[in-house]
Order: sequence, then C-alpha cells, then structure tokens
Amino acid sequence: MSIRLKPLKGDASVEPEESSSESAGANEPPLVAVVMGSTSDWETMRHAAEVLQQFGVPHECAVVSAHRTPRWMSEFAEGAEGRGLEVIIAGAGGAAHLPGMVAAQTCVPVLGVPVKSKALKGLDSLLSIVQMPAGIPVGTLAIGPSGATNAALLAVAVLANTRPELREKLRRFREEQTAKVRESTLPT
Ligand code: RP5
Repeated sequence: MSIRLKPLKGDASVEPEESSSESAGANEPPLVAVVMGSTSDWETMRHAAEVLQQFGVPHECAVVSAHRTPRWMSEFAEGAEGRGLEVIIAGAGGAAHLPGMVAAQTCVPVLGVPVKSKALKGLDSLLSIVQMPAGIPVGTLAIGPSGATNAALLAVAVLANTRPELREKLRRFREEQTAKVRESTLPT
C-alpha cells in the first residue's frame, strides 16, 4: 500500500497535491487510516504516517474534509469498519469538525490531532476536537506534530493488544528511547 493523499471526489474547490511513496505493509489492507481536512495538514500528519511506517503497520493517508467534502467524509467513515480499519487518526485545524464527524459515523476508534492554526495557534483546533459531548468519543492528542506522532503510537498500542510482534516492537521502541535519553549529554 502506498501513502497517498487522495484527490477529493467531485470537489473542484480543492486541489490537493498528490504525493506517494513506498509504505509499510505494501499490498496489505490498511489497519489504520490517517485522514486530514486539507493538504495543508500533511506537514503535521506526516508524522503519524512516518511512525506507522516505522512500525510496519499497513495504513492509508487521505484528505477528507468535513465541510468541503461532507459526503465523501460520510462514505469514508461508514465504509471504515467493512474495509478492516481498526483505528482512524483524524487531523484538522480551526473549526475542526472532522474527527468528531467521522467518529459519529463509525464505531472504529477515532484519534483526533489538532493541527496548529495560523489565527489561534491550534487552540481552536484543540477545543473543537477535545470537547465532544458525551456519547461519541474522540481520543484527542496534543496540538501539532507531537500529537500526530503520539496518535500513531497509540494506534500501534491498540493494534498491539492482539499482535504480540507489534507489542514487542513497541517495547523495543520505548527501550531505545530510554537509552537515548540516558546517553544524552548537554553541551558544555
Ligand atoms: C481545516 O481547515 C483543515 O483541517 C485545515 O487545518 C484548515 C485550513 O485548511 P486550508 O485552508 O489550508 O485548506 O479544514
């Protein structure tokens, strides 16, 4: 499977860049979807894709906008379970409806990544995503690249519940991270 920002079906108002590259789990159906409201979110959301790639998790990346392509978003959310997706990572900025609207239309767990907006530095995105009324949860991560990275690590942890090899990779990742900190030195 390749990482691809899909063009938006039937939406002439947006012209997403198409980018693709070799990805983990080629030819395997995706277990995780990384969706985002705009191609401008890719600079943040690519961090999630990179972690999934690193762990060898089959995934797909696509632009799906809640307000610019609402029907496409519904189609995506309603089809997620049937396509075998186990986690959806949704990033959006500003009045960030995408994670909540996707979560409302699927029982697949949704992790929300608030993208840093120009006007309010992502505080708007954070509050839009995190303040879901009771009944439809969105697991909300930090604003920006840290949130995207952690969303992917959380997705890996979820998948690792039933995949011992993935749990082992996650354990090794943590050990290496710990070792790096212990070996780090400060400039004199
Ligand atoms: C949201 O609006 C997107 O998630 C993006 O963060 C923000 C701005 O989108 P563009 O105007 O850059 O396409 O829908």
